[in-house]
Amino acid sequence: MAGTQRYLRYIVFAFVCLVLIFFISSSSSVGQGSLKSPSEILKEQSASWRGSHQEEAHDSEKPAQDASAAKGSATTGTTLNTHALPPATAPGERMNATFVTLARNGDVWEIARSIRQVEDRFNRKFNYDWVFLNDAEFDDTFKKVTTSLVSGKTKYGKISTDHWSFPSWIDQEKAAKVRQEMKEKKIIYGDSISYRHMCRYESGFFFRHPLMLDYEWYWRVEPSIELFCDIEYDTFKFMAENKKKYSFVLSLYEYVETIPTLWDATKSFIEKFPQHIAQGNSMAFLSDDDGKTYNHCHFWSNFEIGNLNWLRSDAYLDFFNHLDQAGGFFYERWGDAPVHSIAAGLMLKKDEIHFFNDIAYYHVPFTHCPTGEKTRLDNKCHCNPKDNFDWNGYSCTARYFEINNMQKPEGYEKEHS
Ligand SMILES: Nc1nc2c(ncn2[C@@H]2O[C@H](COP(=O)(O)OP(=O)(O)OP(=O)(O)O)[C@@H](O)[C@H]2O)c(=O)[nH]1
Ligand SMILES: [Mg+2]
Repeated sequence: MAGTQRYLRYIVFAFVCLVLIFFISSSSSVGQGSLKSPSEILKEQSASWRGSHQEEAHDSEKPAQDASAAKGSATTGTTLNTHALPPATAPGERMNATFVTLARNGDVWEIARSIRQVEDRFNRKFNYDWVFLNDAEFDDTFKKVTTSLVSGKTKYGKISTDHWSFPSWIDQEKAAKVRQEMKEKKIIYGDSISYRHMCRYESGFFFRHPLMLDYEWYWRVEPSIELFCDIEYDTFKFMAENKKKYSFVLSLYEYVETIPTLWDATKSFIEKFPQHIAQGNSMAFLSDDDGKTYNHCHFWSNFEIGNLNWLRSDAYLDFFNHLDQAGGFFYERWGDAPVHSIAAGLMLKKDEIHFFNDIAYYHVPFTHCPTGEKTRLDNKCHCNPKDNFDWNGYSCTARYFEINNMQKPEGYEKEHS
């Protein structure tokens, strides 16, 4: 009896199992019918995309009325803007000005980043031209990419060999020895020939390139810079209206090893050309002992907005030629930053040099973030005020304010680091 009961239990259990198997298999077959494999989904999506794309193409052949009617229906149920929006392009006349960049073909993506920032924050409203200069021919990629990003006209110039080579009077052996010594001392770019040509070119030639002769004002832009605030006004017009000739956003002390005799050459220039030294100049920015020695303060020239006619003046050219004859671009490693700064400091009146507190800027490794919360908020700045270099002990900007008897921007004490 017990054996029969056990058999019965087995039969009932087997029946239940069969029923369960039936339900499971029938429900999964329903699932198979509605679930799609990834490749099927992709196929369907691409078919539907093709369909709508073809419709769009078809639509574009329809009369304009239909297109606007379709547009109207797309906005139905949403709220249209009824407030006045700022004009896409700033109204008014433009100055005779251009951006200028010295670059190699290999810098294309780094300069693309810079251009995008300059355009977004400033130039899309003003559409100024952009001149690109190179010691080699620019390739098609460089031209294509940069032209697509610049809202003004783009121009591409090759630098002539005599502006990018050793002058005849340079002793090649002496120059090579210096490069070797600087390499051993691990001085940045100390052994580089091209860096020296670059510094000499930026010091004495870029403003004389045939493409630059069409312009009076320039704004220098280097690869991989950042702008952190909107610039709503025409900076070139500001310079002109306020009789400014040179401007900066960051200042600091130069690496002494690169310019041991630059001040000696400057002093002999002052002796030889006293007529070029301006009354009311910024000597106190450059020297703590009325010109006996250089304190190494300079404006950081990777950002510059300036007047090209000043750089093309006899005064500036006499200064450049005097330095070039001394040979320090090759026997040392004179940078264009101290060269421009000493020239501006001695040959311009104090108030012809402008500090743009409101142009927030980064070039590795320093940031100028405007002092004063109001300025930062008004101009939609996205820099961290803590990164501002201006009131750091290695900056010369406080000195600039002091020698000009200018009040430091509001909030300076709070942001003093
Ligand atoms: N055509 C060309 N441009 C150069 C050459 N060397 C530097 N430049 C450009 O000259 C400018 C200054 O060079 P950088 O390499 O940025 O020099 P730097 O700012 O002192 O140093 P970084 O910290 O490297 O930026 C940049 O716009 C460079 O693209 C070169 O050999 N040929
Ligand atoms: Mg640079």
